Amino acid sequence: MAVQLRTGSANVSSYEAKVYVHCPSLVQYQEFTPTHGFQSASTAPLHFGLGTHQKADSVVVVWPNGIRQRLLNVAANQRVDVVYTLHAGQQKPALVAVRPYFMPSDALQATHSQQPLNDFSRQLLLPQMYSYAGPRMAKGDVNGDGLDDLYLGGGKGQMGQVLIQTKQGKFLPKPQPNFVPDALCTDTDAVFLMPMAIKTLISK
Ligand SMILES: [Ca+2]
Repeated sequence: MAVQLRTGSANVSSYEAKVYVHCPSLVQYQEFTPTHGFQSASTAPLHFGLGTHQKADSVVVVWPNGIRQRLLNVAANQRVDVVYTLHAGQQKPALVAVRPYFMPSDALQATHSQQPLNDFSRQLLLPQMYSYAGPRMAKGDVNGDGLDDLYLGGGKGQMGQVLIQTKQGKFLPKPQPNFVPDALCTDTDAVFLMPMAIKTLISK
């Protein structure tokens, strides 16, 4: 079965339309997309192999704007033209709120600063500017309370910062005098290692 999508409207594209072909023993799905990888694209019309089935129970097209059309009892071995149709009173489906993976948080009150630099004015043939490799972050339990604490690398002119996690999930800065001499350097990597060494370098 071949399914040809037609919109007849400049406001609705057939690109990204989804087509479901339902048979008793299988459901097939294709999305009509302008690209399928490098130098590749969807064929038009979309082809579905129905095997021994003489018909599809239904062909469902979900247009990019969410409008859904369904054709019932569609015979195999033919090209089916599906024309975008918006029936009177038909509404676009409301967007469903999705819980995002990340949410704004005020748990960490820290900013990164970097003095403006142009590495190319020093060496024109550099493949990239290495002065902007930061900021880097590392986590580790500095004070042994079972809660991860953070190290935030500083840019040029900014010392690295240690932030201690509280039981309430906040991260409070803990001044580190040992980091002052390195403030002029950009921290381009960070890792916590060897607890004994940390004990001597980091003030808890
Ligand atoms: Ca801790």
